[in-house]
Amino acid sequence: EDAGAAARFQARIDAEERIEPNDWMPAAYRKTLTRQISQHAHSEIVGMLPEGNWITRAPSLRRKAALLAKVQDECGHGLYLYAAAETLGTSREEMVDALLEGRAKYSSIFNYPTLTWADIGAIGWLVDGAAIMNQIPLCRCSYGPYARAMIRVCKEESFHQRQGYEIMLTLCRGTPEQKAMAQDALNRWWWPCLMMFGPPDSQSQHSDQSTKWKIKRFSNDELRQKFVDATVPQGHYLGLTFPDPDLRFNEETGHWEFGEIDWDEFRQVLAGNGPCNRERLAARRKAHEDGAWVRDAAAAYAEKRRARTEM
Ligand code: FAQ
Repeated sequence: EDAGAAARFQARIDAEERIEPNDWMPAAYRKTLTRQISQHAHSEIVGMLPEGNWITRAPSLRRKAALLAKVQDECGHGLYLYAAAETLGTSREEMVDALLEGRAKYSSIFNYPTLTWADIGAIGWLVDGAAIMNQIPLCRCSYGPYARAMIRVCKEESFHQRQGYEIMLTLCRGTPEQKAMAQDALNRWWWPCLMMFGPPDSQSQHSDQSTKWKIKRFSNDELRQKFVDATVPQGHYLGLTFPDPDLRFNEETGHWEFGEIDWDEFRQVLAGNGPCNRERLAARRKAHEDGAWVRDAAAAYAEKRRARTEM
């Protein structure tokens, strides 16, 4: 690639211009975006599993309808993210194969189990809350198709976050057993949610380049801190405590300081050894195999139509 083209590309980024699919772009920009967008898509698709586990056991018709809608939204997010990634030149089949063969990552958070109904509240409140914090800046990402997809995704995530917080609020105002269930869910989801933002800045291999290319607008640690600052008062409003003895408000900085994250646990989950990694991939593989006849039928129909129009 010639240096002139790379310099012109960077000048467009610096001028806040959007990069579109047919524009020239450095191979590394294409590669890192394909990586991030496809992993984001995989996260949405695998992310349906923990909550899908509770659709048949939702405590009321109203809760069931809301949860069904949320899980369907996640499927939709996954599909338009795959479409956004495809504009960079990799087919959806290749991306899905990479997931099923364990070559592509998806968010660490979806490798934890949903043990009680309160986990559905905690996921909406915390996981979707973290997702919004990370995705709002992505609405201004330099790559047009990704930025535009994020606008609609964020609107839907905001509904998800509210439905989760409302479940937590209902449980916390309920019986002592219900409140204990909400507390237990917070205890189990809190630390994994902080890991969603990725490794500390000092160890984030893609951050520097992604920041120069305006794919990332805030660092992993900055977004993690924003999330903690926004979420801790919400937890206190619920009357819950956070499972972190080091959590304290710093009057001078105006930030909530928190304890050391267990990065060893994070590495283990990324390496495939989290509590549900194997179960999640097995479920996706089975769904893919069970859906083979649908893909075959669609391909056969397309072929028939093509043959007919050529006659
Ligand atoms: N889990 O150099 P960095 C949702 C990997 S929200 C697994 O800092 P980068 C909504 C990273 O990929 C969740 N892997 O990387 C929902 C890289 O590995 P690689 C999805 C992680 O890209 C809610 C390596 O570590 N959201 O689904 C994680 O600059 C409820 C080094 O890291 C997105 O994907 C992790 N937590 O920053 C659905 C948002 N963190 O690729 C259902 C878009 C890091 O070299 C229910 N993505 N890694 O093999 C991003 O903003 C970025 O990719 C980061 C990571 C911030 C996640």
